[in-house]
Amino acid sequence: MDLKQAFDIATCTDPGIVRAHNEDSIAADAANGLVVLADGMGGYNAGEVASGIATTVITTEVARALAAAAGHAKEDEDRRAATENLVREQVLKANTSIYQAAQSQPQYAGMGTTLVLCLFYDNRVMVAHIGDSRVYRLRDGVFMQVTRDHSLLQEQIDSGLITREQAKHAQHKNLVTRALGIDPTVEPEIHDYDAKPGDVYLLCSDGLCDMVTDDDIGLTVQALGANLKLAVQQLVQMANDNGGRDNVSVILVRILREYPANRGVVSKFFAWLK
Ligand SMILES: [Mn+2]
Repeated sequence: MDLKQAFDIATCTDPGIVRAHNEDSIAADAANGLVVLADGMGGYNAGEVASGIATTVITTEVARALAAAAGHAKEDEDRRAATENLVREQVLKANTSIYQAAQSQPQYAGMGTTLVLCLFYDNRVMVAHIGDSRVYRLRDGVFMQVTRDHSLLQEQIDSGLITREQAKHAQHKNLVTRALGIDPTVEPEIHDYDAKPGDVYLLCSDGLCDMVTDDDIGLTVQALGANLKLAVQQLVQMANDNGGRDNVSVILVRILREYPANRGVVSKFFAWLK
């Protein structure tokens, strides 16, 4: 089955009201079940260079790696481990690309980017992230944050220094404790979840979740879930109506049907015997 038939995907990115540049980058590769979002940082246009390298390298390299792995039927546990390795390797390649560009060209010195990606495979979703770009999930009417920010603010919340309520009004909301491209290597946080038809996944940059409450994001996804294109535009509009202080990017993915991995000839044969 072509994975494209399993997903409905809509994307939107916008500079917001205040910023002159859009340093966010987004990419979607429905045929490979991959969506990627990056929020770049750095002087002049270095932020958009960093986030652009991240989304380009990852979509290109994941597609190449999946094509190379195709046809090698695996047991379920092996498939999960292999997919995690594949994701980690491509994230590290993107890290190296950004880091080397920053080292070799003075105008890009110190550039970096957040990263969040979902790779849908075998009725599951692998979520990798670095920094404070997020994934949320709507399932059976419940909207929840899937990723936990790598940010100073989240660390302060975790250690009990401030409450969630205080965090809403905190300064330095956007100080991330992990970013892609800053150091020679990086540790992406990777988790794997089951996914099922009807789920809606939302990826966003902080330009959305800083300007719009989780409740309002969730209600909008639920209300407009039948029209994802309209939903992403509406979410960006809400961020801009509330001030649009940062670039805003949103990706929505709805799972339309199951997408089991090819089990290979031998396991298909045994399934048929059962
Ligand atoms: Mn941002």
